[in-house]
Amino acid sequence: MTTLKTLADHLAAERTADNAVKDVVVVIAQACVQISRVVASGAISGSLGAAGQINVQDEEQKKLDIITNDILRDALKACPAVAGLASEELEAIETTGQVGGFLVTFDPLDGSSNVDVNVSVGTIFSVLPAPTDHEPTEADFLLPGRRQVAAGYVVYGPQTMLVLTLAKGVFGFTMSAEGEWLLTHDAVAISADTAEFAINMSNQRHWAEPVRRYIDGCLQGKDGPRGKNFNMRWVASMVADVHRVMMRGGIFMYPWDQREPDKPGKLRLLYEANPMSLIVERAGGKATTDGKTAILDLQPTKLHQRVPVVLGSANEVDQVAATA
Ligand code: AHM
Ligand code: MG
Repeated sequence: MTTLKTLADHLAAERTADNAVKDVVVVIAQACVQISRVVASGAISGSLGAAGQINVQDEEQKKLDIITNDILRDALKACPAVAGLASEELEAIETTGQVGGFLVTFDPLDGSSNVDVNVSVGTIFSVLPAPTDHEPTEADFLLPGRRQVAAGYVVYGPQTMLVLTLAKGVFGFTMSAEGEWLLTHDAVAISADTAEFAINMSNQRHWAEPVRRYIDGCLQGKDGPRGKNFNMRWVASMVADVHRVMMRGGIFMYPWDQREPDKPGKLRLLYEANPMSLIVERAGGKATTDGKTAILDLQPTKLHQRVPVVLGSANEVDQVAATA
């Protein structure tokens, strides 16, 4: 068997990124090893089920949402390169007393509605520069996604994988039985074309007209305007659905819908859309709100802001724009 490079070796050879950013990434990667253990132990450790409280997103928290949030929060607070953090599960930002360094935003357990039924879930994170002259405030977190200095996700599936981008390129690491991250996917690239889409079809009646038209074209297959048959997949964990797009192409959509017209989408800009968009763009894909507007160019206005998401294979994202 050939020897695979460890995450530490990979980071040491990555000359374009700041060493302090690498420290933050290592801390997150180690915390995710711990998260993978607690997720995998499921009912044995009594960690499945609802926590009996509602979070800032107005969603019922799972016990594991809280446990995984605490693991990441504690690890980041002990990291000298981190000045502040924000989590999908916490109402407000938290600071560490440091000035300068980095801010981290994260969704500790994405797709947590899947955890009790033993379907893949994940962690998503984003690293941003911290202000250099004061302790961070909420306003300091509201940076466009292009300012991210690192982004990644971990998918807890049949294999536990970390997919990471620092200054350039996207790399995939698989967790070994010993809890070590080994480079298994070098320079991940998303194919430009695809015949696979991921969307929650049960929301069809709520979608805006362009999205309906686009999906309708896919559903007509060979006999329709696209002239080819499409396949559909929906795991309902963004991490798992985007990971599939990273590995074999595809388009992932959580578009605006009219169920709650005041909510611009379901997914959160700072914890989900921005980090995933950086990873997708770095792998040659496109990440937009509607087929056209790049998510990474949005100026965030609120910590828990939601956005519509249309991302994946570049030519397919262009098709959504062309259907509008
Ligand atoms: P979560 O962060 O509370 O788990 O919610 C986000 C999830 C995404 O992972 C997934 O894409 C979507 O919500 C699933 O939505 P739906 O319940 O409509 O299938
Ligand atoms: Mg999520």
